[in-house]
Amino acid sequence: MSYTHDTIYYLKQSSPAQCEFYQAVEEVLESLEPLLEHDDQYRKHAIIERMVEPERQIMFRVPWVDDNGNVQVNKGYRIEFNSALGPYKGGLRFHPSVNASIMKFLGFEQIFKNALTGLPIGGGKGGANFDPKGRSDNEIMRFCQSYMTELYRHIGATTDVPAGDIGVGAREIGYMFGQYKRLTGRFEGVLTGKSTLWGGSLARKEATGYGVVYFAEHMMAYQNDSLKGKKCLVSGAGNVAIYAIEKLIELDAIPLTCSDSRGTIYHEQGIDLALLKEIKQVRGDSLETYLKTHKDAQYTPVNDYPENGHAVWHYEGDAAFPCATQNELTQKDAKALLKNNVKLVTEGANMPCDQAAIDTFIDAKVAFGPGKAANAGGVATSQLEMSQNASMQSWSFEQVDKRLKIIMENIFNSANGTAKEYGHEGNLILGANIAGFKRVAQAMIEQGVV
Ligand code: NDP
Ligand code: 2IT
Repeated sequence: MSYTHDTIYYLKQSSPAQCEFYQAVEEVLESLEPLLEHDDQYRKHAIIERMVEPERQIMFRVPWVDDNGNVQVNKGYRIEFNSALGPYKGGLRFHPSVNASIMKFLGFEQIFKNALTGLPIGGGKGGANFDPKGRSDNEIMRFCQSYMTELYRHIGATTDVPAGDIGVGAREIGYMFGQYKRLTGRFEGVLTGKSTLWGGSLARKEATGYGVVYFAEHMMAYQNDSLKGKKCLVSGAGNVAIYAIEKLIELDAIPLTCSDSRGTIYHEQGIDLALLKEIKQVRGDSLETYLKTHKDAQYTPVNDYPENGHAVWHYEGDAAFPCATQNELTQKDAKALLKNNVKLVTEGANMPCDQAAIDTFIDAKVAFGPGKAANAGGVATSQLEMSQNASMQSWSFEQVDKRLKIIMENIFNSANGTAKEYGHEGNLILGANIAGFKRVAQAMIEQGVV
């Protein structure tokens, strides 16, 4: 039996009912087989066995009072997965679907993503099964304060530094930072994605989406092509999607779609970015309202796609950028994209393509950029925020963006070069997984059995 099979079998016994976590582990371990076959040191040091077990998992009650005076209770998490390369680093997700499996898959991915950036950050993730939709600003504040009232004792600028993810943006980071400061009396870089008024880095907000597009541009350049003039299908309408769309427009590509949990917008003229920002960042409205301004756009509600496909992937486009959530792009969608001659798929979200979709792309030799490489610009810029906080400096937008570009280029070269070295040229999944793994594994070996 293979290493992958044995590990997944063990995890199913020791951590039952965590399918997203098994999915993430399986994908990584399968890529590592060419390495593990020829290198005994990882087995000797039980690196895989140690890596799949979080160093620490914190789960806690988050009680709070809603605007009607009712007591609400949510489940809070912080998974401190691996600190071989530095303090735990990774976002917080507030979404009703959050559970231990999703937290662990995200934390596991984060270990390799952070290693690929070349920066000194370990992997972690956290969040709560809290649904921010329809909640007042005061409710959000009370929730964030209650969440931090437990979390503060586990985090710190040199131990564990959370940031945003789905449902957590600058507002939530602000409320959590305020509570951390109140409880500890310390003003320090304990969270990233802060307001630029009080310690946040310029370009952090844009970094994930911009980084995804910088990465895709390297993938195109490797094929002697570019994104210029390319029709792009983007899913999501949140932080990652919006700034991916912004950078695509800057590079003269044509983003045709965006989507939220209720439906998809297709606009042949190209997405109206100012309107999208107005709808999502200012009004917090449904994408359907896009049609009030642009009658020529199309809106497809999610329920109009009952056969388990996702409207966004069934339009014609040269490049696809899934930027919403895990497993949002299935094999059915992958086949539709291939039929429409898609040339490139770059993941902005974490694990948005399921395994069957990935296999379909790889078999068809479509250039595929895995999330843990392509969306690493966000966490990399978070580390730049940590550097600025630690040295009490603040860098210009241009300085940060310049560093982000270099980091994305290095990540592409590292994943691409490693794939070539192991005889799988073009397979950036294998390249990214092996390159990230080697860095973490080496650090673990050097630090002994801990
Ligand atoms: P946001 O909360 O800003 O936006 C998420 C978007 O995805 C929203 O448009 C949301 O729609 C949509 N969405 C969420 N869940 C679903 C679902 N189940 N079905 C359909 N649509 C859904 O989050 P981000 O943009 O920050 O995150 C998007 C992805 O990128 C996530 O996978 C995240 O882990 C990943 N990521 C984020 C980074 C960051 O820096 N923010 C860094 C690296 C990766 P609606 O508004 O209707 O809920
Ligand atoms: O998935 C991710 O990389 C993030 N949500 C960003 C994490 C961070 O620490 O900036």
